[in-house]
Amino acid sequence: TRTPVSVTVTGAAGQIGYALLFRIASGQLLGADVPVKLRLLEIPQAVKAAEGTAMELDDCAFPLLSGIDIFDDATKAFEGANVALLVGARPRTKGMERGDLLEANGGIFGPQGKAINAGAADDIKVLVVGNPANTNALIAQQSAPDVPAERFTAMTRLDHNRALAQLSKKAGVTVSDIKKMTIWGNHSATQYPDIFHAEIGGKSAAEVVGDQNWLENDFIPTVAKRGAAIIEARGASSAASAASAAIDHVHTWVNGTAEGDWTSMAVVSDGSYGVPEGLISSFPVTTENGEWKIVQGLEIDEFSRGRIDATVNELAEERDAVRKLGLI
Ligand code: NAX
Repeated sequence: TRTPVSVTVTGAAGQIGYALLFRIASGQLLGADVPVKLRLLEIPQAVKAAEGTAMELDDCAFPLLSGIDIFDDATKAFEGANVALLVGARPRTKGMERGDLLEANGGIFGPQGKAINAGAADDIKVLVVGNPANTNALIAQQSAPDVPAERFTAMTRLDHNRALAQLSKKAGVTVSDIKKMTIWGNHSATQYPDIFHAEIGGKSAAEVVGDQNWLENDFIPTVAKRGAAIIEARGASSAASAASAAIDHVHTWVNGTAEGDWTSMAVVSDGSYGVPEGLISSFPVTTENGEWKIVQGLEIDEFSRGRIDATVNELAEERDAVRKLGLI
């Protein structure tokens, strides 16, 4: 039998955690033949709730789940971790300025990056879900100098999936008919969902749709503001869809993208498409053998250029702000 893969999940008692853990334990994160060990990290006040979730995980009798450990100490939680899902974060509360938010999250993602540096397994793969996800990932990555930078990623797969859903409705096709969707930049309202390189049945999606007005005034804002629309409708933020996207992100990273398709991941920029080196920005990527590569050589027209620059500028500002705060 295979050695179990250790998966650390932070914010395990939160609402995304509740939607995520059962899917990991059932084999959907890594594969139906891969046993997993869960290592849950919570703040002390939420450890009891995490224990409750662990009781329910026990009660599912998942054949692939070979153990659950719960921690309120990051160093212990990341010990031996092969995969780390950083979900827990400090949300923005009333009256909080952006600087306060970045600083509070620096206090979480700096120490977690150090803990990953100190004790995670050599093959560690990190996905940051907690917002502001790209910059939290940058802080964790910068706090882990011994871990290759490419192991730190942030989640834009939910935005990617939202874009697939909106485009499929507009074009009257199924999501599986659509290939090569791209989310560029920051997981924020400035993100750019790009359908100029997407394909429907092998044809350009932008041409199939042929509606620039819909693209600019409906599609892009609907995808970018979907999180707020969910809160408005549900009275709570996206949880199951966020968990599903986290599963997709890691599954694709580990198992590879399909021939003729790619995905969206926020990864450390190598300068591709004019995105400053070192920023953790969303790109079209292919994956193979557990490694990602930014898709090269795409033509970027003037419209896309402006959108990419705007979202990347926001990331650069966030980076400068956390630098000023001494967090990186
Ligand atoms: P919840 O508030 O339900 O849960 C967060 C959990 O994290 C809580 O149980 C809290 O105790 C825990 N936590 C806080 N600080 C911690 C620390 N230092 N170590 C370990 N655990 C800690 O939030 P939830 O709805 O689960 O969302 C979690 C994060 O995902 C938020 O930051 C949210 O903004 C972000 N999202 C990111 C998305 C993305 O696409 N990248 C989409 C969904 C979601 O909005």
